Amino acid sequence: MRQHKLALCKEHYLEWIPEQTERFIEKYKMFTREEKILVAVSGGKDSLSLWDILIRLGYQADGLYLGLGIDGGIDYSHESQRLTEKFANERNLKLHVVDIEKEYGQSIPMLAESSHRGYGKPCAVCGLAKRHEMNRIARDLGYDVLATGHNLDDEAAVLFGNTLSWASEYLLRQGPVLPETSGLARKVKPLCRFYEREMTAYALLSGIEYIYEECPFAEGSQSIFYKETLNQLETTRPGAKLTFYLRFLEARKSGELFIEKNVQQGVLHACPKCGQPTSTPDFCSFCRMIERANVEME
Ligand code: Q46
Ligand code: ZN
Repeated sequence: MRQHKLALCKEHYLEWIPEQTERFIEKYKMFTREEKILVAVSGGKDSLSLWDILIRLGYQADGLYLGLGIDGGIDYSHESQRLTEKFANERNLKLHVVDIEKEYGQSIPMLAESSHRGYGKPCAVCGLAKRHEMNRIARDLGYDVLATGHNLDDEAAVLFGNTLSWASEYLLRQGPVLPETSGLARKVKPLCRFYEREMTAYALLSGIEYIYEECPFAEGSQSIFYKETLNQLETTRPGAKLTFYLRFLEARKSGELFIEKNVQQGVLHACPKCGQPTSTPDFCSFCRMIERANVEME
């Protein structure tokens, strides 16, 4: 690991990753051992590794798998669900499975198709649905915190995109912890300081069976382009990604960034249908999307 000037054998690497994770959990005050954690698992290396690490560290962590109904010629959703269930069964862990199509009558690709005016790409629909459902389930089932497997490459790419357009309201919300607010569960990202390749190494060395394929809709996305750009930078300047992200967190914490001073949070109210907070005048974006899709189906 050139960025840390560190080389470890398998045995020590498998100790180092959980130790570091524990350090980040404490540093950013993510959660305690008394709290109930819901880990959003997709069947990929990051989320399954996160679940594995939290259990090894003795946290109370259950899993949530969201069935998106994505096929893409590789049976993506079925395969990722199969691997997630296998992971949970082998370790005797509690996994909640929620299928979007069973819940709302339409899968993500169907929703994307029928709501082409407002939400052209499947990823916009998918992101909206995932955020809504993860929050709903965490709160309905009484979890204290929702944990996702975002790694440093994910976070640096989001930061890069938001910085390019100086999207201050998004920059203000980016960080390892998003505190609980009325109607929204606390969200944490315990892996946000690990490089993607560090998580791949962890998953492989721990023998975690995960889905190698990316979601078929990820191809050609802006976030992949940003990741590749940052990887080029990292090749010539090891540690660049980590510095970019950590310096941002420091600057934000110190209150020196303009975003802290000028951005005001919009006024939120509860969606009359689902009760989740929204800034839109009537129903929240998720409920409007479902309603519109159902009308088009009739
Ligand atoms: S799952 Fe959903 Fe991602 Fe697939 S459709 Fe796009 S957002 S790429 S993380
Ligand atoms: Zn709603």
